[in-house]
Amino acid sequence: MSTLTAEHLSTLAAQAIELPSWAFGNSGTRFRVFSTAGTPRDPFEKIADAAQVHRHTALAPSVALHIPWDAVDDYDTLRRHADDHGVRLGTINSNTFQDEDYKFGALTHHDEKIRQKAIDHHLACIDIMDATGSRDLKIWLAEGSNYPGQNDMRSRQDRLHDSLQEIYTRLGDDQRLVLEYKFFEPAFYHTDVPDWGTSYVQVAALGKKAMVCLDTGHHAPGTNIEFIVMQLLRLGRLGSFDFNSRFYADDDLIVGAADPFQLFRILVEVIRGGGLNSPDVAFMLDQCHNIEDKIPGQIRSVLNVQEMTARALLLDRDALAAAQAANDVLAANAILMDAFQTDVRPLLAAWREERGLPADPMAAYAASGYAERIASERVGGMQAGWGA
Ligand code: PSV
Ligand code: MN
Repeated sequence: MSTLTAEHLSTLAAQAIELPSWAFGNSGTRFRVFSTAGTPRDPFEKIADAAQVHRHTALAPSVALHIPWDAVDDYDTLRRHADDHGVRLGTINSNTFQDEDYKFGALTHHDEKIRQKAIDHHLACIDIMDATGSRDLKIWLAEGSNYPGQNDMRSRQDRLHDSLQEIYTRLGDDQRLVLEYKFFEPAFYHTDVPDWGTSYVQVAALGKKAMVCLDTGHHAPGTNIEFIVMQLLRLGRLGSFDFNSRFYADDDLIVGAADPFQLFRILVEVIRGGGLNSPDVAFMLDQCHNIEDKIPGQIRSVLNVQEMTARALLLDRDALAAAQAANDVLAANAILMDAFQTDVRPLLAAWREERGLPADPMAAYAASGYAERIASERVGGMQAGWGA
């Protein structure tokens, strides 16, 4: 199979990738945060920028919010603003990593007052979800310890369960909780949710509305991430992806930039496990554009996901199954590599044009004048940044 069939194209037409509001703000490292002309000053401007990505690609119909970074007085107005721009509000991300009280933990804290404060923050996030119509509450915890002996890991795990249980109980019938894991950072010795197994154990103890979030940057080098994708889909607990790519640690680079083959292998398993376009699995980006322009950075990202999805769809699964059954190692590998090495870009460009989209969304955005317009209009005020 070397060409996209009508069925493949309708699968691709249904693909939806959620954008992170924070990708449009300034971000950086602990050394420097560089600013860019035209950077949004508030969540309204972030949503307007996200809508540009959707406008040129038809791939990104929703925007995830991070609370309190994107807190507003009136979520109805924000919701209408998103509607007016042709996108909708998506996942609500909680944030318990920037408050002095959480220095030694939040949902795992041994001080009941602080633990309750962190629980209450999540309950407030669910109130926001009610107002925005969001389905998912995404929880990532910056909790752990830096030195052996610093903490009792076991009781922290028990308190984490109790806290998550309280949050879970407050979810509406159509709402979900997704628990993200990360093997290190900011804690260096132990992390309270370091891996998919811990996330799985915690969410399985809550119930069907709790799922695992897999951030592709949150694994040790060399981890076979597609195996984890396969396993979570098999267990019915893959709730969402945070797509990005990494060379060293949690680099938050453009998805598919560091290792396109890994992205392909992940998408092969997504399709194999029935996760593509499944309502159970939210496909999100979690990226920060430190030095590159943000809107084109997001356009490049969603196109990378689309291209790798197309290549994964081209995999001749019947031929692969036959080669596997015959223990023909080299043939099986060659069949997989054939799909990966197919250049789908001309096909996708022609298909975009047929649908009234620009053949080259990057060029269309550059020619649109939007970047120049926001640079001249957004003068004054405080540019949004990671953490504001
Ligand atoms: C943590 O590294 C993380 O991946 C979580 O998803 C946070 O919400 C996000 O990054 C913040 O940038
Ligand atoms: Mn993430």
